[in-house]
Amino acid sequence: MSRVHDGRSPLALPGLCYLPRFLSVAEADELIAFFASLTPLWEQRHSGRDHGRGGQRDRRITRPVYWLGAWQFACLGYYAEPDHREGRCLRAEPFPAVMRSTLERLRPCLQAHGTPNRLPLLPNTCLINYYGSERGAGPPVDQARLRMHRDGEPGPVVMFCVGQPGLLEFVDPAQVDAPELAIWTRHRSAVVFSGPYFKEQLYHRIVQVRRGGSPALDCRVPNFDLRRVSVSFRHVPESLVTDLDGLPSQARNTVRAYVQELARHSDHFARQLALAPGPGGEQPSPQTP
Ligand SMILES: O=C(O)CCC(=O)C(=O)O
Repeated sequence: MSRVHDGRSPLALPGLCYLPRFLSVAEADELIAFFASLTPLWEQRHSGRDHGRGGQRDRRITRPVYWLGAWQFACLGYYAEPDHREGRCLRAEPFPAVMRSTLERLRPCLQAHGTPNRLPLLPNTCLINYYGSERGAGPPVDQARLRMHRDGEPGPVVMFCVGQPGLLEFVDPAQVDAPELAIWTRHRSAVVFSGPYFKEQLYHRIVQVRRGGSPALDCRVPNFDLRRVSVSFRHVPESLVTDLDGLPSQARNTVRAYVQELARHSDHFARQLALAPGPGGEQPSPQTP
């Protein structure tokens, strides 16, 4: 491995900056409370039927997640089929104020990274990743990792994290055992990266999350000991974000059980469900004013 940055000091490379202590203590505390208030889902990924990748069928993603802005369902394959993004992206809850203000403070950094034409500077969706260990009958199973991937949305990638340090690696897919760069992303840090090298040529992954008790993190996933949460912000064109009643019926039925689960804890998703046709296409009953 060429470089492992310990995450204590800033790092500025062409196309990447790492900002330790970017979130204030108050912002981090507010985010920790917000993350604890959500009920993340452990989604199944896209079955891959359209691509004949039967091996991926019914495989669970590595960690529980929650989306804001737009829910880009793994099971609908938003990124598996980059040429067909319509009808796969469900309108989700807005960012809380603390996220909007932290993103605002990144404006100058995002300006320096440059944004593709006609794209707003600040992203409009985000993926919240919950990293920890699962408790079951046997010894706890450490699920705190994220497989190698690239984020397909246009524009810079912005990430914040809270909790225990996570080892973020940037790898060339032809040399996965020799990361080009590794950073211990620490509590309250932010990372921004963009451009042909970090965003397009290299993939990134989380290979390890340290253990430790402070700060204490909590979440509503049963039998799960949480130790790190990261948020990665993205741009999705508004024209691709649809309400549940606007999804094609097959996609709507694929995600229905997830939306029902979300609706148990979220007024937003309860409304989406109430306004959408039922599994057999039956129209929703008229709403009382
Ligand atoms: O947890 C992290 O720091 C990385 C998250 C990430 O790569 C993603 O959400 O796409």
